[in-house]
Amino acid sequence: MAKELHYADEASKKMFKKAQEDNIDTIWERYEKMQPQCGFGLMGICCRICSMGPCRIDPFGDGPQTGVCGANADTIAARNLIRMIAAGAAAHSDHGRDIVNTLLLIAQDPTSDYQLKDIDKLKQVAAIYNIKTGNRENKDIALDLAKEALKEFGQQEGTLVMAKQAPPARVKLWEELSIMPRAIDREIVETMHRTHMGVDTDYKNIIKQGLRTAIGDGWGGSMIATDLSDIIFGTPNPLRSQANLGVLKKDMVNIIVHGHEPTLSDIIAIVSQDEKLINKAKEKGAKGIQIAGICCTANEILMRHGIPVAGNFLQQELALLTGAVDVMLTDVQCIMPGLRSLTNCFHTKLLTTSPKAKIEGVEHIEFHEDKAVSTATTIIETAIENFKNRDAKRVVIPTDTEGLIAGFTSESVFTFLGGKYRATYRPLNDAVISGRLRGAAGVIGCSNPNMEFEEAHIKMVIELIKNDTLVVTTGCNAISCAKHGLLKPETAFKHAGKGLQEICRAVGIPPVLHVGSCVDNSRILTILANIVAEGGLGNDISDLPVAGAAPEWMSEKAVAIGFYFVASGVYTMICQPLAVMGSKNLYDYLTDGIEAEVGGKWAFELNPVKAAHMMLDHIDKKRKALKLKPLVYEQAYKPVE
Ligand code: NFS
Ligand code: SF4
Repeated sequence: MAKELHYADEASKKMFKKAQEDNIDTIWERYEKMQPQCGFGLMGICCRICSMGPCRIDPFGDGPQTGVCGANADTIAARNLIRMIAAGAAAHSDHGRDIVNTLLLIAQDPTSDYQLKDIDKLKQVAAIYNIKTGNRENKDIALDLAKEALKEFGQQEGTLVMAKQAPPARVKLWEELSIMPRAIDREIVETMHRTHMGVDTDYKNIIKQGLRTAIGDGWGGSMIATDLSDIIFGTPNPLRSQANLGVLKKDMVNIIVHGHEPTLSDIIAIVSQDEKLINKAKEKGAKGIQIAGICCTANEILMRHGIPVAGNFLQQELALLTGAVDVMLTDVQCIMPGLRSLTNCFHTKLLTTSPKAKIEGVEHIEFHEDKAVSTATTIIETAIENFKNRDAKRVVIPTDTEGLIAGFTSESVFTFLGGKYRATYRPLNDAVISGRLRGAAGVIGCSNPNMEFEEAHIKMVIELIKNDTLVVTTGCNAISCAKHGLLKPETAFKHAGKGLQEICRAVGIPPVLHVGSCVDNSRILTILANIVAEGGLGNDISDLPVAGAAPEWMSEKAVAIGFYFVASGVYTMICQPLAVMGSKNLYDYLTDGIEAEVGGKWAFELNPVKAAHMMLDHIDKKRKALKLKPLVYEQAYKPVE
């Protein structure tokens, strides 16, 4: 049996213990049974791209140093890595495409269940594409915008329009390096082509295509997903809510939405408030309907509706173990097939909804945007109907929840920092210039059973804010921060350094800002571009005293994100290394050489506090290069050995 969870939130510890008592396997046991994992895979030096293989390179130099075709460790590791970028970029961007198609639906179908919720943002984004707004009908603008945005995926000429939102110096650099993406899908296709047997062999050239694919994700597919979601579902504003398994209710019909795309979860959030459905739930003996989210779709409806978060990636099974979930519905991404066996132990109905993501043996209620409300109603009715099958004796809901503030965006930080009447990033830039703020860091990403659950997330974030670094967070890190109280200004202020405290109190923001889902990492890119545009901190993102991290990463999406931050000029830290350790050349290039080309680079460090200090060192290096004043409260900083 697996170990205990030492560092996770209390609810997770309790449910994990319960799983062990009931002899139910979860991800942690499956991970343990998988040990020892294949060293060749971990080091990135196994290749099964063609059927002359599989081939593996001997990392100790005694055995084969090339595959059957002659490919060496550098080629093999680089190819494997950029295939991960392609998959991650595809996941974000295909989500983005679905959002564009929803916008198209709104523009073309007057009876659509979706509406345009943020007209200002519609006009702002239309302006990026040179679409005339003036007195035109909103739906006409939306139609043009949807068509232009769709072109970004498949156009055969030109380069991504959205990517020109990056600072001009960055765009120029990308053009000079020939890594300005031409079209989102095209870069993914070319990555697949170049990594086919016997095509691109030069590891640096392979990585170059990886960078271009990743930029197409961050400054393309993901940014389109974020901006168009704001137009359709509303741009978030800071709001209060709750996180952790305690948000599930004993006397309510509990529905968990799990996955990523707001098209489904947003409509569920709205339809669940329908009086008729609530009355139906009451007729069945429940007090009402409780919606809660898992993974990034949780972040989407948290930010826009204040719907509480049940948990993050590693809690999806723990949520079912409460025995109180009547329906868990999934769309796409980060959904563990292991959920299926858990539903055999409880009354919970697992429902898949996307034609792209079925689980064999699991009921499928297909969701299509043009029948959104009716499908959502069916799903909610299914949950109401299933409430009676709940076995009260087996229900164990941990009471733990934590308060939080979420819903910051590049626009709302902007308004907050500038005060009500003067929307500007000036106070933020000035705080950095004057040395009250050391800099800023984005801490994001998954959790992974290969690390102590949440330890790295929490220790890293605390260490950064302690050292006067403002933290922005997304994805599962944001949910970890929430559960550990770090999105509650009162708690976060206790950990924050003096300078950070002064700035946050002056402008009325907490020290850790929840800016959304993983797709919303594009909001961090926009914030960085805005800081550059505000002036006084250099000409490019690579000049800024900032760093990024995904301490407990696991998914291919995280690899794509890391690469688009590196390509944007950001020092990017992860704890467990990328699968490149079997290629010294590739490792050296990604953690060092690449910086001379794009200004950003990768760093790997297992100790999260040490990792935070490496990020702080980088921030200080940038402060020095900008000749900024010394920090006002220098004593906060304690370097690790
Ligand atoms: Ni991001 Fe969101 Fe979580 Fe990781 Fe998965 S839910 S898109 S990939 S696990 S942070
Ligand atoms: Fe082996 Fe080369 Fe085929 Fe990869 S591409 S499996 S290294 S022969």
